Amino acid sequence: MSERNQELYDAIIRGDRKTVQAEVEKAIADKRPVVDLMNGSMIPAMREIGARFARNEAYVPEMLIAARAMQTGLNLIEPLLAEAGHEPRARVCLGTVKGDLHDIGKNLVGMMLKGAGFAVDDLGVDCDVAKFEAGVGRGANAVLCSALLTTTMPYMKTVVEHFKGQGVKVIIGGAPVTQKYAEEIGADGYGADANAAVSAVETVLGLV
Ligand code: B1M
Repeated sequence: MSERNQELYDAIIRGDRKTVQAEVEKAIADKRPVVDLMNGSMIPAMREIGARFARNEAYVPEMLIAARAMQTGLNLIEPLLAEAGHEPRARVCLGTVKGDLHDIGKNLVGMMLKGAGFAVDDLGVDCDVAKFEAGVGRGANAVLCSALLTTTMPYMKTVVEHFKGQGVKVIIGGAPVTQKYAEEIGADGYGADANAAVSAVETVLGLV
């Protein structure tokens, strides 16, 4: 279990980007494992702000400033996870599905994939089939879809159906998504978190 950095955790919740930057920089300088920082403090802070939102103790602006503070920390961590100068193992494209603007989980998945040696074509948020198709056109071997809303999750079925029979693998994930749902809609793979997304890509593309 990763240890919690309370300063960092609290700073994300109150959207204090300066403190987030200082705490992450300090942890990096002290050579603390950045994955522990994410799993022990940063992701739990986002989970807590979500729980407060669900209890009507926080509102959209609070979620937004927390998300910005989280992204400030992730931007500092990303270069440490990315592997430089090697031939990519495969190319994937990654986006949050149509109607959905949540991108922190997607960004984390992208960071982990880059760290594991994959070339990642980040398509951003609110991606329709045409955007995923464009990613495949640029050489992606797999399409990765993220969704955080129960209302946008069904669009993953549209993406899966679009790529059926084209030899393109579709992998899905995001907080409301489950293995059972992935099977139901015929997705090729599912990841419960960013590390599991990497394993799913490796399995689906036959790299393990
Ligand atoms: Co929104 N939001 N939000 N939000 N938001 C949730 C998702 C919610 C659960 C909050 C709640 O009610 N408790 C709720 C959804 C309810 C539901 O659908 N059942 C919700 C809602 C309702 C909304 C709005 C509708 C609110 C409104 O306007 N009334 C609105 C919708 C906007 C839209 O998308 N159209 C909205 C808006 C926003 C903000 C813009 C303010 C902001 C997003 C900012 C941003 O992303 N740039 C925001 C935030 C921050 C959240 C919460 C608090 C945090 C999300 C997050 O970043 N988590 C969230 C509550 C929560 O998650 N507990 C909430 C941290 C991140 C690391 O985790 O994204 O789950 P996650 O990613 C994980 C895994 O899911 C997985 O790996 C990641 C790392 O472990 N994963 C994959 C993700 N993608 C994957 C893909 C894979 C594999 C794994 O393979 C391809």
